[in-house]
Amino acid sequence: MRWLRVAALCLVLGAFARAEDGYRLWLRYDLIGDEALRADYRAATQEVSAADSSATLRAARDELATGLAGLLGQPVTFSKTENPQATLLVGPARSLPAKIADGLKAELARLGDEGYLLKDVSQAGQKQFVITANSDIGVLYGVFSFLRQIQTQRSLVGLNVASAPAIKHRLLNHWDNLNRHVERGYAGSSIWEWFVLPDYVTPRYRDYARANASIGINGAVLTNVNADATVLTPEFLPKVAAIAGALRPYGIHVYLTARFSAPVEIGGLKTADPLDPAVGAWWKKQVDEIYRLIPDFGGFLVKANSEGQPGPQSYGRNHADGANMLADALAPHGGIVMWRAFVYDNNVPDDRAKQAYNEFKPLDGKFRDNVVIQIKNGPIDFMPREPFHPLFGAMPSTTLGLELQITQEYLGASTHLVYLGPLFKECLASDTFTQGPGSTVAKIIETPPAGRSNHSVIAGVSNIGTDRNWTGHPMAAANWYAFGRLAWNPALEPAAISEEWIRQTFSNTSKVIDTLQPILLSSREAAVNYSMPLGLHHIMAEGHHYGPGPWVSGIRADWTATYYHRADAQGIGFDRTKSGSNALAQYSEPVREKWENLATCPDEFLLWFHHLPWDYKMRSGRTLWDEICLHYQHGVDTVRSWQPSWQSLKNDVDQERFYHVSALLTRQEREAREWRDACIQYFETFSKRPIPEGVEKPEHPLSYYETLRRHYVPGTTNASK
Ligand code: GCW
Repeated sequence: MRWLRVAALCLVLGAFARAEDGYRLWLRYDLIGDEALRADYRAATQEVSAADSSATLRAARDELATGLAGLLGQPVTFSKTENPQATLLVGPARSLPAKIADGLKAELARLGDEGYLLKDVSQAGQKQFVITANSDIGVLYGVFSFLRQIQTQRSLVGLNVASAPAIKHRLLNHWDNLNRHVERGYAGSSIWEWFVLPDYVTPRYRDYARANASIGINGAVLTNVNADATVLTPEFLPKVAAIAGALRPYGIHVYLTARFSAPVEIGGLKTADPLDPAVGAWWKKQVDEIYRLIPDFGGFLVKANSEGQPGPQSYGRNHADGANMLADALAPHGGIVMWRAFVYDNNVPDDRAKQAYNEFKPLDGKFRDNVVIQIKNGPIDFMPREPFHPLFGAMPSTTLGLELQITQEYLGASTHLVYLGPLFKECLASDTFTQGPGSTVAKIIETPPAGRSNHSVIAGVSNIGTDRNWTGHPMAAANWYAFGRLAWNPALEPAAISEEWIRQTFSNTSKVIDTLQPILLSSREAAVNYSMPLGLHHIMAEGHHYGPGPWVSGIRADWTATYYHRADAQGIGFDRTKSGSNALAQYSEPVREKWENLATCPDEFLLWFHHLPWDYKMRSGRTLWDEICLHYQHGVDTVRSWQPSWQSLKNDVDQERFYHVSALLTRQEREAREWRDACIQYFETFSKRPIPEGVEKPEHPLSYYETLRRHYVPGTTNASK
C-alpha cells in the first residue's frame, strides 16, 4: 500500500504546494477546485467556433484554448468559421440567428475600435455565448475579459458586458537603457535583449504582450526618457522591428524615446535646432525609415530640457517648436509625439512645483494636433502623495496626457508592499474645477479639446524586469494590473481591482481575499505615514532614493530634502500660499481657496502647502509635532499588523510566494521603523519637543541613520541625485 500513500501524498502536494514562481502573473488558469462549478462552466464551453484569419484572432483562439483547458481541465473543440464580423462563439452554434446578430451590431456601433461585447445568447436550454467586437483586437480583449469571468468565478448566466476603453493610448513607459540597465527598475534587467535581437526573439515578449493585452495596454515605449540616440540607428531599428513583430498580434504598438540632439549625435549635422530646415528634413527621413520597418509604429516620447537632456531651448526655441518639428515628421504616418512636462531648473529662482506650469501654460494652443503633453500626476515627482498637477485643465486647447509611476521609486522599490491602485485613482478622481465641478483629471485626459483628434494618453512607468516573476515583489504585479485596468476604465474602484487581481493571482477563497485585500488597500496610506506624512515630500535618501534622508542638503537645492520640508525652530512645511511661493495660484477656484485656507486644507496636504508652527493645533486636537510623530508610528503599526495576517495564509497560498512575501514584510517593517526613527529624531532637532506617548523609542541615535549608506541599490542613475 506504500504506492497508494505516495500517490495520495502527491495529490495533496499537487493541490496545496504547486510550485508557483509568479511567471504566469494573473493569467494562471489553474484548474478550478470546486467540481460543481467546474462542471457548470464546462457545459458551456466545450465548443468554440472562430475565424483564424489574422494573427490576432489566432492569438485570441489560442488564449481561449489555453485558458479553458487549464481552468476546466478539458480540451476545447475548435471549428473554423468565417463570421461577418470579428466574432467568437462559445457553445455549439456555428453562427447566430440573424435577429441576435443584428442586435449585437447595433450595440457594437457604440463601442469603437477596441471595445467588445460578451453576451449570453443561450436558447432553449442550449448554452451559448458570444464574444464580438468591431475589430480583431476587440475580440482578443473580449477573450481576456471572458476568461476573467471564469478565473474570478463569476457566473456566466445572463452574461452581458459591453466595454470600451476611455483612453486611446494606454502605454507602458520603460525606462530601459540599451545596456539593459533599467533606470528606477527593481526587478532585474531590461527584458529587451538588444544584443541578440533581431535574430533571437525570446518567447517572453509574447508573454509580456499577453499580460498587457489582458488588461488593455496597447502601447510600449521601449526606451528610457533619458534617451540614447543609438536606438534610432540602422543597427538598432531592425531590433526594434523584431520586438514590434512579437507584440503586434496583441495590439501593442511600439514607441521610442527621441533624443533631441540625435541629428548631431548620429546624423552628422552641426545643429539640432528645430527651426533649421535641415534638422526637420533629417527627422523626416529618420521617421520614414522607422515606418518602413514598423508600419504601425506609435511615435516618440520626449524628455527635453529637463535634468540635463537636450532640447529646443538649447537653441533658443521653445517646447512647441521642438514638439511640432517632430510631430510634422510623424503626422503623415499617423504617429504622435508625447512631450513631457517634467521640466524644472535650479537656476530658476522659483518653487520647483510651479515651473512646469509656468513654462507650458503660455504655449497652450501652439502644439500640433498630434502632440500630447505628458504630465506627471503631481507637480514634483511621483511622491507617495501629491496634489494633482496644476497643468491638468489649465491648457484647454492642448491634448494633455497623464503619466503615473508603476515602479516604486519613492515607495520602497520592489521590497515594500505598496498597492498603488488608490494612488492612481486619487489622481484620476481629483476634481480640478477648471471647467466647473466634475472637471476631474480623468475627464480632462479622456476628452480631447474641441476640434482636435482623439490622441488621449495615459502612461505608466513600468516596474517590469527579467525577474522570473516580472516585478520583484510578488505583490508589485498588482500595480501593473491596476494601472492597466484603470487606463481602460478610470471609473473602476481600486478595491474591486485588487479583488480581481487576488482571485486570479492567488486564490478565489474568501479567506485569502478577506485577508489579503485589507493589506493591499491599507498599504499606500501606510507607506505615506511611515515615510512622508501630512504633505511632507522629497525627504528620501539621495541618489538611489531608497529610505529616509530628511537631512539631505549641500547639493543643487531642488534635489535636497531641506528645500522641501523647510524645518526650522518655528515649524515645518513648504509655504505655497500667497505669503510663500504662491504655487496655489496655479489652481482654479475653489480648489485654490480650499487648500490655501487652513480650516479647509486636508491634513494630507497640510505641509505641502503650509509652513506651520510645531505647536499648531491640528483637527485631532493634538499639536502638529505630536501628530507627525504619531503618523510615523501609525505607519509602522499598520505594516506590523499585516505580518500575522499574512502568516495565517501559510496553508492557503503556495510556499514559494508565501515565504517570499513573509521575508519582504519583515524587511518592510524594519525599514518603516527606520523611516520613523530617522525622521522623528531629525525633526526633533528643530522642534525641541518631546516625542509623544505612544511612539516607540528609536532603536539607534540619529547619527546612525545619517551615516547609513546603501550601496548598489538597483535602478540608480549616474546623476548625483
Ligand atoms: O523620477 C525622476 C527620476 C529620474 C527620472 C526622472 C524623469 C528618467 O529620479 O530617474 O529620469 O524623474 O521622470 O525624467
